[in-house]
Amino acid sequence: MRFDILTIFPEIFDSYIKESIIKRAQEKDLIEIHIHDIRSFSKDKHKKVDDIPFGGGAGMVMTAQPLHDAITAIKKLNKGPVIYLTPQGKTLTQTKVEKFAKLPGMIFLCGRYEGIDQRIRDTLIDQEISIGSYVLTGGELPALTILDAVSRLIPGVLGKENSHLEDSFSKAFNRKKEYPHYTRPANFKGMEVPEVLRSGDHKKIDKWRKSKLK
Ligand code: 4GS
Repeated sequence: MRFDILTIFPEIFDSYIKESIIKRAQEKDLIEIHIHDIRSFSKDKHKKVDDIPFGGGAGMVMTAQPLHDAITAIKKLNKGPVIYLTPQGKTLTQTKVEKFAKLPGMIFLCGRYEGIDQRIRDTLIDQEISIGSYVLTGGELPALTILDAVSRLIPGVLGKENSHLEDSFSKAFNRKKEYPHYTRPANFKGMEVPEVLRSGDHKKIDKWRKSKLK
C-alpha cells in the first residue's frame, strides 16, 4: 500500500513513521509512505499557501493553487482515493479501515487554519473522513491515525504473535471486545493477578476471558 500525505508541517510525521511497526512495515516493503510539503508547490513568490476568506470572517483559508498542483502531481503516482481530513467527513470506523486496507493506495490532504478552498473539495477530493467529533489544529493527527489503523491490517505488518488479528475471521472479536490483560509480577503493590489466569487450565481461562469481554 502506498500512502501519500500532503501537509504544510511535514516534520510532524518523522518521529512516528520512523519508529516501531510502521518503520518495519516500510522496511519490508509492505507499505510506502511519501510526505509532501504543500508549500513546495506554491507559485507565490513568498511560497504562501493561505489567504483571507472571501466574505470576511476569522482565520485563513488554504489557497487552491498549491493544493491543485500537489494533488494532480501525486494522483499520477498513487491510484488511491484523495481523502480530506475534516470533522465534517464520515466518521472513521473499523469497518472503513478494513475497506481502506484493500486499496492499492491512499492520498491524505491535511488541512490547517479554517480549512481549504471549497473548489478543491468540489473537484479533487474523493472522500472526506473525520476521526471524531472534535476540532483539532490540523489534519495531520487524523492522517497518522488512519495510516496506523490501516497498516496493521496489511498482511505481514504485525508480528507473528499478532498475525491472527489480520484475518477477517477475528473481525467481530477484534473490533471492540477486549478482556483484561495482566503480566508479571503476579503481585503488584498487593494487587493480585486473578488466580484462574495462573491455573494453566486453558478451558477455564477462555471461559473467564469471555465472561470479562468489554
Ligand atoms: C479533524 C477531525 C479536524 C478542523 C483541521 C479545523 C484544522 C481540523 N480532521 N477529524 N481546521 N476531527 N480537523 O479536527 O479529521
